[in-house]
Amino acid sequence: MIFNRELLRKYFIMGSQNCHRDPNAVLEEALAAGITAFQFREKGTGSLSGEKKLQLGRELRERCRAHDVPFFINDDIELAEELEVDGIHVGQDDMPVKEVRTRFSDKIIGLSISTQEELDRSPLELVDYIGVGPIFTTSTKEDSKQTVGLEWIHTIRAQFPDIPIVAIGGIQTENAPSVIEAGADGVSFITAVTEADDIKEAADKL
Ligand code: TZP
Ligand code: MG
Repeated sequence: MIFNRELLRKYFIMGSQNCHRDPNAVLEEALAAGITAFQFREKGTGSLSGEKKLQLGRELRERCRAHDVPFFINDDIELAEELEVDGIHVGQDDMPVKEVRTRFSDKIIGLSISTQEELDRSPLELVDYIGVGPIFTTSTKEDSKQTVGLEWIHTIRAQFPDIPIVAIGGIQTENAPSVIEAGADGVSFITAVTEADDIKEAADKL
């Protein structure tokens, strides 16, 4: 799939550990409600591994394919091959971007950036987009870094006017507009959808 920054507009992330019910049903509702990208992030307390992770990944992958929505895998290079993903999102402590790019020349690659130091030392020319955050307080990620605030989006935008940016961390329907106004191309979110009483309504608002 060819990358286009509009894919970042409503970027839903989750794994089974984030869901109170069948992850397939949660994803299906989010897809029907118009998310523009999905990242399978099976990670942290209660997450699946091995064959079960693979099986769920296959199911979610097929749902995205059916809706023609890009499917990203968080971090897991082995699964990236197995699931024929559209893209891979890596953090600063995962496989180095250079290696990921060598291995997957034609896939979309996203990289998390939380500090100026990370921005300075990252090979941005090798990635398609950057994920910046946590913008607001989040309780979803166990090892979450310190919040960076909307100012961080302005700071990166000033240095890189054209780089595709998706913001992450504590993004809900109420604060999503402020993130776009700050210069992000899109918002990514977990609990805004997984904790929503009405996924359709939440995704519409986002
Ligand atoms: N990376 C930085 S914050 C975060 C990740 C994966 C969690 C975002 O979850 P939520 O529920 O949208 O705050
Ligand atoms: Mg990671």
